[in-house]
Amino acid sequence: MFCYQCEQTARGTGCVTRGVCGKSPEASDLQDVLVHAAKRLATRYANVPAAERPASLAPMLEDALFVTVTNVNFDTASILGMIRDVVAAAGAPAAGVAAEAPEDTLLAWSRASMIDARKATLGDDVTGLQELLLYGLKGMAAYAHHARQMHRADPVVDAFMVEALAKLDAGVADINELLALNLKCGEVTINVLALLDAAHCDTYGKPTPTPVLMGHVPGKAILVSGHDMVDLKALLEQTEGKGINIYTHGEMLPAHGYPELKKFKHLVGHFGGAWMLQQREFPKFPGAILMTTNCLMQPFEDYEGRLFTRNLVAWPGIAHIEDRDFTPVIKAALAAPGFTDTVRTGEHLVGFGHDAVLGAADKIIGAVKAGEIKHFAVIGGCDGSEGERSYYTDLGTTIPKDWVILTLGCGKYRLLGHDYGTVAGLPRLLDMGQCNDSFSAVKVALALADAFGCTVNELPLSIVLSWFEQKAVCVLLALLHLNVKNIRIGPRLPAFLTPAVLKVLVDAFGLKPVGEVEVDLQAMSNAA
Ligand code: FSO
Ligand code: SF4
Repeated sequence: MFCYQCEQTARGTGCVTRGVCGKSPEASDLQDVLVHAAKRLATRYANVPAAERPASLAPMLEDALFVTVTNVNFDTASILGMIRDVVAAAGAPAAGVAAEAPEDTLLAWSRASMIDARKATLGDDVTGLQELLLYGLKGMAAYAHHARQMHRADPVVDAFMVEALAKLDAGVADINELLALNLKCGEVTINVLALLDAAHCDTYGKPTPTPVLMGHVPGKAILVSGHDMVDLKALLEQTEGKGINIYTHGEMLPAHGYPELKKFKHLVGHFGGAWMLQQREFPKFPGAILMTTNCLMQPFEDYEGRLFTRNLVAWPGIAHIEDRDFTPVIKAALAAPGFTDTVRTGEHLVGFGHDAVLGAADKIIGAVKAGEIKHFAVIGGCDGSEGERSYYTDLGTTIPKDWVILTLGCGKYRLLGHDYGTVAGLPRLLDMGQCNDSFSAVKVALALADAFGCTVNELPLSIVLSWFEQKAVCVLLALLHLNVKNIRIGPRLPAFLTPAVLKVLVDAFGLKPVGEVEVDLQAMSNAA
């Protein structure tokens, strides 16, 4: 195996014996085969007019890529099943291998496309840029998958997925072409983010500011993690009146802001912190646990019997829910003890999507003009277990009182637990939602630039991203496509970006790694 697609990659260079995420070498190799099969499938249809492509093509490519995102699927049987489906769809001429071929044959079939093989023939720069594009596509696939759960699709997104995968399959090696494809990936990411935003708002109503109980109350309980609101809504419907309380976990926290979800009285609160604390927190949750999407970690014995996966998430031996029939989850929750006491560790305000923030636009613009608000800092992305991520906590708590902080993604957990107070009558910390809601940050930045008659780069606005996996990669590409300059990224730079490629991004966009909090803050103030 060789995998360097996420931030926690071993020694900052690549996982080679077993994934830091827990991915086995076999699962890793099979995921590489699946990506290769997806590229071959895209090639089969690259020259077929979009209207003549099968309807199953786009969802199949999306799922194949989303399965290989960090912390989604660790189950070799399920990955192998998907490989066979994708190879069969590619058909004999494009695939060059039989769908029912033995696993070893499939592994040998894809060997030349593996990262190691390409590093040896094309060099690290080209391979890194190819992987940057692939990881951007993986992130885009995840967002497109979520939108498709709400019956939304965008032909521009579907077409780009085929075009870009076919380019990768053809071994595109020209640096300029690869850079252009990466920026195009960023452009199409805006489409998919807008699609997902509209799907969420149309289906569940526009998020509104809502306080969420951080803690628990007595009663049977189900914990819902991941990012999928469709699963959550179905579970809320199926548990209504059954005496079971539903809690959000990790990236499901923003669910409480949606009118069509918060109307369920048994959606009572939020339990726990970001994804990487699950092995410590899940044993203490006295009910059933549902993982709708990433980020899943290796389950421990003391909760694996009451853990369930959904959608593309899978771990060998862990029960998987098909077709949103949550009967087994409900049974497990009723069989578990549930909470017997009340604990309130605090309250967190969610629901500051673009509508809520821009609803206060007059107030915000007035406060900026009056000098009450000096700066906006977007601090968000993913969380992770590295100690260096305390940078984001220190940054949030050091930021001057006349700055507004916009946050999103599970990176927000680094900012919670501190009273940020208010500025100009607004909360200083505005939670815009999941990483899936990055569109809100883009929309607010563009609206502010419009209101002040300037570009986003001329706004008193700084963006500090915490990245972990591939969804963050496509959001970064989207910001670069919008020509947003001087983005800070941490806690470490991606292993797949070579010094030469990084120099191109630094020269063109001023992309920089996070540094010392005080120094970075000073630089942000000076740039304002
Ligand atoms: Fe976090 Fe995981 Fe949402 Fe990611 S839960 S790390 S960018 O999957 O998707 O923010
Ligand atoms: Fe390593 Fe990340 Fe790949 Fe897992 S996803 S094998 S942790 S680089």
